[in-house]
Amino acid sequence: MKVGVFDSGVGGLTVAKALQQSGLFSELLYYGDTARVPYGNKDKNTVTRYALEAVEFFNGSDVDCLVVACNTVSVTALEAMRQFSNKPVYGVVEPGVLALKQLNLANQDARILIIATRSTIKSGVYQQHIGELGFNHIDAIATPLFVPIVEEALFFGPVLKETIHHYFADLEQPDVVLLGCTHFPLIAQQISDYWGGVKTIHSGEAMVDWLRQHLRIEPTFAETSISIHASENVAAVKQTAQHWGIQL
Ligand code: DGN
Repeated sequence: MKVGVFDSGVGGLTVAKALQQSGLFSELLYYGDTARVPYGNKDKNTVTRYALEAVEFFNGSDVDCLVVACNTVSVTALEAMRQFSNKPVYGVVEPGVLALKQLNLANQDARILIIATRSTIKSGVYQQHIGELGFNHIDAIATPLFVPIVEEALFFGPVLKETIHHYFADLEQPDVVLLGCTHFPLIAQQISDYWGGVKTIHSGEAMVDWLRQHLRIEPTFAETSISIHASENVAAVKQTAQHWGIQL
């Protein structure tokens, strides 16, 4: 079974890594739109147009299904992608919400913090779904500076520390942080540490659990071979993939 993975750039590699480690697929075809990243501040028409070009790329491939490893695209263009795709298309929002539900937090007064790009927060999609689970305290903030910080591999040190403080200083202590951007798992530890070790939800791990439950597939493959494509500078994406622990 072969899975396609699409992101605006390199963030989706965190989902690709989780899928590679899951053993659910024999092959993975990654496409990052590095020529036009970031999508996070662009409007719906633009993101949809770019996403449909990605669908065209995957329609011409032999993947069995397509994972949208970008929250911004998942909240903006998922339905349009489904209409134009010749294979099933899975976004990361539903898996993230399911992962939160399955934490079985005893107390509906638990405070949930959602962090994501401006477009994802502005869409209100996570807030709506999490509200429907019955949570009464939801903070949702756009943290766009985390994206270039991750792309510059500033995983430790003062820039990240200051930025975390800048975004979180005025917030109340959350019980769970939902990482609503596929770049953020790379700084999940630092985010969690700021809040005293709080639980974080990661789009990639959530997607693996969701696929297992919804497609009823089990880990079968000892290895998942990955081929990487990009609209610009594929060599840099491959280098990032290796740097982030993906086996090429
Ligand atoms: N990784 C993308 C997401 O999950 O929304 C955001 C990256 C971007 O295009 N700004």
